[in-house]
Amino acid sequence: MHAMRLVLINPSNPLVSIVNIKESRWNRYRVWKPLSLMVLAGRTPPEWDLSIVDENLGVPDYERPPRPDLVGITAFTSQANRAYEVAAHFRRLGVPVVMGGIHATMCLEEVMERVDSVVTGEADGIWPQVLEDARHGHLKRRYDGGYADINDVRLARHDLLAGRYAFGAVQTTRGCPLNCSFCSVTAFNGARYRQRPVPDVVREFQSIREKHVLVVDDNLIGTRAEHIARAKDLFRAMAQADLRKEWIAQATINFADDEELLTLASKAGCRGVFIGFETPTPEGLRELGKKFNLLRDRDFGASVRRIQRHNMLVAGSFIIGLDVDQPGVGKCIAEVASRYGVDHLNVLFLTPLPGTRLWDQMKSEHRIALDAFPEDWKYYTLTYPVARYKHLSPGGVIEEMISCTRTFYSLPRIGQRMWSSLWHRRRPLISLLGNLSYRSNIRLDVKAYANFQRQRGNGHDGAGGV
Ligand code: B12
Ligand code: SF4
Repeated sequence: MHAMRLVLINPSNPLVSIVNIKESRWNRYRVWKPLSLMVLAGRTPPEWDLSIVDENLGVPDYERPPRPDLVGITAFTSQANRAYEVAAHFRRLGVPVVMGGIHATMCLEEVMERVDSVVTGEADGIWPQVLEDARHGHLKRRYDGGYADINDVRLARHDLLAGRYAFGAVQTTRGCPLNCSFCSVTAFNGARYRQRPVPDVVREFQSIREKHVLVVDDNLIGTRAEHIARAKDLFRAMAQADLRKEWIAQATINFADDEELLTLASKAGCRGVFIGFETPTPEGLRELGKKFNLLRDRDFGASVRRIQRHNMLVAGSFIIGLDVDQPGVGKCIAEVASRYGVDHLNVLFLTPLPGTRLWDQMKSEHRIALDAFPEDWKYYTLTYPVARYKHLSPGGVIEEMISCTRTFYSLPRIGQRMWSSLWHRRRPLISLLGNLSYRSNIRLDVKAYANFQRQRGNGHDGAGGV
């Protein structure tokens, strides 16, 4: 009997400009490894002959032999359409297809209709069982991984996709207690913040070949004192292991509140953090349920400067399209982000993702404008306005987005940020590259919005606002 062949596939979404290397060479720095598939590979027994295909790097000829015995597909919601195309192709060839990940979990019925087997939740523990059943030709229609035992998350197979990306990827924690209305993390990974054992994380870092690494955790440091104590232990162990890696991560703004934490993070190789500010006003934060950012007396600008003093860049993330957002919100966000002093600004449209509180609310208010599913899932990249916004028409919300990024990434403002980085000797070159990359993507975004408006007739069903 030949070794069983398994192909794990990360489907592309051509609408996501960040993966479009041909359009802008800066995008090489924004193509990230599909860690989910590398984690599954780490759980795959050696008798399986395994390969990973990341369609973001190009689509291979799936007709070419040898034919796999099993295909596994991952998908965020925005990748669902392409996932179904790939699934249909292999099923036509008689190859069984199993799908897992966030979309399969949140839209179980839709996915069940299009693949042979669905794995919901974190698949770490259940995956060997799925493979065993597939080997015997007894795949079940559905498996549920629930929440994995965080002490038993195996090392991902970093060897499998080495050399083709600017960044490696690793995960050190799962779950988030904050449950913001727009985010699927609490619904998918649970409200309990689970931290992997420090020695496992250090060993995993050591197995990554790339010098630069994305730590994919939604919040690397957590929110409670014991989480932060563990984060410090991790950073100490990383510094002691002399990993010689430079990494970036996502964190909440409380990262700035502890000087020892900042010192240790920097020593461990942290060179930048993404921070979700989300919206400039307390009313907006209340609307999104991001109460954590509402703590009294928080001076965001001072917090950003404290992080930067430790030689770490800060990328601020904001959302446009809240019920409190009025015309002019785009410029307002650009001003506020400049005032906070962030090095990069990332702005996204408020998007109801399936499984979130925002989805339930918008659905009940008939505000989900792009709802021809599954086709419309391709627009759920947070870079298209898919909902009906309260005070902004579909064209209006796009104008706010363009005005926001054009203001923040205008050449004089980039110049000011460069001058400040040079003056404080804070990684001016990296910061400049990042700013230019974002700036060059504005052109792509404007083109993408024009196509979108042409296809969708400038505004979904023509309604302006709710
Ligand atoms: C890293 C990351 C990215 C990277 C992606 C790298 C990559 N290709 O994987 C980048 C920065 C490119 C990215 C982009 C986007 N992301 Co993102 N991202 C994440 C993040 C923070 C971590 C994902 C990760 O690596 N987790 C670690 C792995 C081990 O866990 P996992 O992916 O869940 O996989 C496990 C299970 O899901 C399951 N599983 C997964 N796949 C499969 C397949 C099979 C066959 C099986 C059996 C099981 C299985 O088993 C795995 C092991 O337990 C998550 C948040 C999160 N906590 O998941 C958001 C998240 C996945 N992203 C999200 C979104 C919205 C996006 C964007 C659409 C918008 C944006 N700008 O952020 C884009 C879309 C990109 C696209 N191609 O269309 C949402 C997705 C929600 C949804 N319903 O789709 C999430 C959940 C965050 C959120 N706020 O809600 N993202
Ligand atoms: S947005 Fe961040 S803080 Fe809020 S629930 Fe998601 S992961 Fe947690």
